[in-house]
Amino acid sequence: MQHTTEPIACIFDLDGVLVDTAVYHYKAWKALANSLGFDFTELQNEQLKGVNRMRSLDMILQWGGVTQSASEKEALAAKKNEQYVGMISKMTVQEVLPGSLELLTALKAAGIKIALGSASKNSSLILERTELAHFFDAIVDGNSVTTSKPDPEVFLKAAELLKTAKENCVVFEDALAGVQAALAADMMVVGVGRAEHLPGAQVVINNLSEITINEIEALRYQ
Ligand code: B16
Ligand code: MG
Repeated sequence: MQHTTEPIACIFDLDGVLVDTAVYHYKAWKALANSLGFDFTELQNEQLKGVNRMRSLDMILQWGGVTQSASEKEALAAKKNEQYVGMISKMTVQEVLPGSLELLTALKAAGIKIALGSASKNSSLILERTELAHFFDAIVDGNSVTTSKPDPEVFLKAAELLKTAKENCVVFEDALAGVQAALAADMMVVGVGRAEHLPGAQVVINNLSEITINEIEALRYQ
C-alpha cells in the first residue's frame, strides 16, 4: 500500500558524524589538564563526545581532583578553545568523514531539507573550513540553544527552522546524549558508531557511506 506522507528532513550532528574533531578536542584538553598537573586519557575524551564545553571542563576538573572558581573556569575554557580553534582553523575538506559528501549531495539533489544540530560553538568555522556550509538549510549549534543534549531543544529548534514536523525528522548522531535528545524530540534516529554505545537508535551504521536515501525514508515504517 502506498503511504502518503510529508517529505523527511535530515538533522546532522557535526563532530563524529560529518567530521572528526575529537582528536583536536583531545589535544587541547590534554594540554590544559597537563598544565594543571594531571593527565587526560583518550578513554576520558570518549566520554566528552556530544558534551558541551563547560560541562566537559567540569568533568575533566573532577577527574583531576581540581576545584576552580567560576571565573577561573571561564578562563580555562577560553584557553582550551583558543588552542582548539588554532587547530580547526587548519582543517580541510579531506577531514570530512566517509560518505558525508555523497549523502549530503544526494539529499540536496532529492530536495530533502538538511539541518545541523550540534553542541559545538565552533560549528560555523568547521563547516566553512571543510566546505560543507552550503548544504545546510538551517544551523542550530551551541550558540543558539540554552540547554544541552540530552535535552531535545537543539533538534526541536532545527525542525522549527526547517518548518518541518518533528515526526518527519531523522537525526544522525554519534553520542549517546544525542541519541537520547533525538528520542526525547520524538524523532527518528540513526546512530553513527557502535551499536552497544548507542542504545535507542533505530539503526546503527559505522559511517554515512552505509545508508541510502531509500533506507532513511524507510525508517518511518519501522
Ligand atoms: P565546542 P557535536 C560537540 O559537538 C563535541 O562532540 C564535544 O566533544 C564538544 O565538547 C562540544 O561539541 C562543544 O564543542 O567547544 O567547539 O563548543 O558532536 O554536538 O557536533
Ligand atoms: Mg557528535
